[in-house]
Parts: sequence; structure tokens; C-alpha cells
Amino acid sequence: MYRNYTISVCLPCRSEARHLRKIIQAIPSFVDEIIVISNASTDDSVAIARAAGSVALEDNRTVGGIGYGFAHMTGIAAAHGDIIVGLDADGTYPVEDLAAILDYMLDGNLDFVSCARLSRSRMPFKLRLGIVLLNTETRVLYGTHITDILSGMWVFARSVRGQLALDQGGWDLSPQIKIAAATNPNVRFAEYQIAQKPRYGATHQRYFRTGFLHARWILANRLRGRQPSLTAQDDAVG
Ligand SMILES: Nc1nc2c(ncn2[C@@H]2O[C@H](COP(=O)(O)OP(=O)(O)O)[C@@H](O)[C@H]2O)c(=O)[nH]1
Ligand SMILES: [Mg+2]
Repeated sequence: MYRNYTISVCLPCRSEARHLRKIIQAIPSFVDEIIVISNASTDDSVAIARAAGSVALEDNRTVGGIGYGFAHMTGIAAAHGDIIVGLDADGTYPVEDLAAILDYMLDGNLDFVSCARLSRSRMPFKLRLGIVLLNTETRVLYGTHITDILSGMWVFARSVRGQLALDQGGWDLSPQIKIAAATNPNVRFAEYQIAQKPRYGATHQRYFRTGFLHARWILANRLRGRQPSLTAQDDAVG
């Protein structure tokens, strides 16, 4: 519970068993619910998540071998908290800053906060360049200024869960959730600048391939003219 709001943290996870305990232990104690969603893990991530006191779910669906979006969607659907936090289970995102991020969200009367990395993080040049290009594409196509379209950490009110209309099972869930929130007039969206940390273990990422697929999805989604669902109502925060 934080400032009278219950908080759920969702961690998508593929084979992060070696450092999962450390990541779970770093989550502030005011968090009410920790949900680890394993996707096609080949190690004992699920058992370790459970032993560390979190709720361990499995969603092993994949598209093109990736299940990042499926894991997030399952976590978001299962979360009970008034506020839902999503972040990678690899130690890169500063979960220890969560109180400050929640203050920013609550004081600013926001519904969705995306945690943007570019101004405060060191990251591989090709990743930074890819993000800048995809940010620009998003700005041109959707008219929305997002400074880190690929951040893997966000915080939002469960009351807007039904408005996001998420359906991307692969990596494209990451741009999808931000574009859905930022372009929906019923969702108050802002970014919060964070510093990214080095990853535990090896990334599963193939930057060029994933970047190209993101560019294609961002364009195709715009051409489809898909509007976020305004019908699905959810209970209000608090
Ligand atoms: N690679 C991969 N990671 C997944 C998948 N599903 C969930 N994850 C988790 O998603 C998060 C992001 O993956 P990561 O390898 O860190 O990608 P990066 O942050 O882009 O380097 C990590 O916590 C993974 O354990 C999946 O299908 N593939
Ligand atoms: Mg990561």
C-alpha cells in the first residue's frame, strides 16, 4: 500500500532464475502483490519466484519465439492492485525509485507513467539510435511525443487497464502500451526519467530484427487506424 493505493508489480520472465531472488528482494516493501509471469523458461524461474514469495504464473504462448507481450498481458489481467507496475525481470529498471515515480503519478493526477531512459542512461549506441528513430516514427504517425518508445518499465492505474486494448504477444507490446496510453484522450499520460542499470545475465534481444519489426508494427497499427477501446470499463483507482 502506498498513499492508500494498493500496488501490483508484474515481472515478465524468461529464464531469469539466477537473479530473480535478488530482483524480487529489491522491490519496496509497500508493494502488495508481486507477479512473476514466466514465458517458456528453461530454468527453475517459476519455482524460485514462488519460493521468493511472489505469485508465479506461466504463459508459454509465443509469436515468432517471443512471449514478452503474452507475459505482460497475463500479469496485467491478473493484477489486483489499484496501481499496476510492469518491468523487466533482469535488474535494469530502478524499482527502488518506485515511491518517487508513484509520487509523480499521484501528485500529477496521471493515469499512466512510462519510465524513459534516454536522458539518464548509458546504453548501446545501436539501441539508442533505434529508439530515437522509432520515437520519431511515432511522433510523425501519431502526433505524440514519447522520448522512450521502448522502455520496459511503466506504472498505471488499474482503472485504465480496459482502455489499453493490448493484443501484442511479442516485443511489440512495449510500443503498443505506450501508444495506446498516450493517444487515448481518457488516459492522462506522461514520462518519468529514470536511469537504466546494467543487465543481470544476457539479453534475449536481437536489436536490428526487433527494431525493424517495431517500425513495421508502429506503421501498420497506424494504418489500421485502431482506436483504443473506449467501451471496456474498469473500476476506478482508489
Ligand atoms: N526474451 C524474452 N524475454 C522474455 C520473453 N518473455 C518474457 N521475457 C522477459 O522479458 C524481459 C525483457 O527481455 P530482455 O531480454 O531483458 O530484453 P531487453 O530488455 O530488450 O534486453 C526480461 O525480463 C525477460 O526475462 C520472451 O519471449 N523472450
Ligand atoms: Mg531487459
